Amino acid sequence: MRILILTGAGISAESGIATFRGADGLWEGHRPEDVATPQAFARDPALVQRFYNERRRKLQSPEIQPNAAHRSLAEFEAKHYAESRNDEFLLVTQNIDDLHQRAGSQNVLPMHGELLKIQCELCKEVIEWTNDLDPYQTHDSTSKDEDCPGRLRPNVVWFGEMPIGLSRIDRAARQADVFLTIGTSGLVYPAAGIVQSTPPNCQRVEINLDDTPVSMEFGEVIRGKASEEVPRFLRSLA
Ligand code: BJW
Repeated sequence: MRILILTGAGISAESGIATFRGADGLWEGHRPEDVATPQAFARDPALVQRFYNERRRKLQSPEIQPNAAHRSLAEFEAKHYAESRNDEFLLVTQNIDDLHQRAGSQNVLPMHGELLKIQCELCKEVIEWTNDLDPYQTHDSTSKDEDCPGRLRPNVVWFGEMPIGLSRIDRAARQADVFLTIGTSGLVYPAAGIVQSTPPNCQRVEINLDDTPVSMEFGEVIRGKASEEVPRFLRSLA
C-alpha cells in the first residue's frame, strides 16, 4: 500500500504553534499574504525577519514538542515502512517547524522550507541556523572565510515562489493508494490541489477540526483534533 500524507499548521497547533488563519493566527495584525512574500521582505525586511526570529526562538523553547499526531505518524512509518523505498510512504509537510523530524519521521518532504535553515539570496547556499537573523545580515558575516556579499533570508517558500519537491509529490500522488491530509485549510496552492492528482481508486481522507474548501474531494472526512484522530485512523489502517 502506497501512502501519501500532507500536513499543515493544524497538526502542530496542539504542540503550541499558532496556525496561520485561526482566531489566534494573525501575527501583530498581519495576514500571511502580507508577511510571507518576497515583496514584503523587500519592503520591510525588519518586520519579516522579526516574524521569523520570533517563530525560530519559540520553536526551540522546551515547551514546544511533537504531539501524539506527530508521534503516531513516525511510529506507523517505523513499523510498516522501515525498509521501504521509492516514497511508498511519503510525509509532505507545509510546516516549517521540525516536529515531524523530531518525532522520528524519516521520509519527510518540507515543501514550504524549514525554519531552522537560512538561505543566501545571491549564491543560494542553505545554512543550518538557530539564532536570530538581522534584517540586512550578509553571508560573509557568518564566517571569516566566506566572501559572498549576498543577503541572508529564512529558507522558506513565500507566496509567488516555487514550493520544494513538486515533481516528487506529484509522482507520489499519482501512485497513492491512500492520501491522508491533516490540519490544513485547503486555501494555499499547489498543496491544496494535490488531492486532484490522486487516482480514482485512492482512499482520500481529510482530518481537520472544520470543513475546508476542498473537503468535497475526500471520500472520508474526519472532524476532530489531530492528536486524537490521526492515531485512531492509523490504527484502523494497520
Ligand atoms: C486543526 C487543528 C487540530 C487547527 N487538529 N486540525 C492555484 C494554483 C497554484 C497556485 C495558486 C493558485 N491560486 C493562487 C496561487 C498562488 C499562491 C496561493 O495559493 N495563494 C492563495 C492565497 C490563494 N501559491 C503560491 O504562491 C505558492 N507558489 C506557487 O504557486 O508557485 C507557482 C506554481 C504554479 C503552479 C504550480 C506550482 C507552482 C507558494 C505558497 C507558499 C505558502 N507559504 C506559506 C509560508 C511558509 C513559510 C512560513 O511558515 O512562514 O506557507 S503561507 C502559509 O500557508 C504557510 C502554510 O504552509 C500555508 C498553508 O497553511 P495551513 O497549513 O493550511 O494553515 P492554516 O492556518 O491556513 O490552517 C490550519 C488548519 O488546521 C485549519 O483548517 C484548522 O481548522 C485546522 N486545525 N487546529 C486538526 N488541533
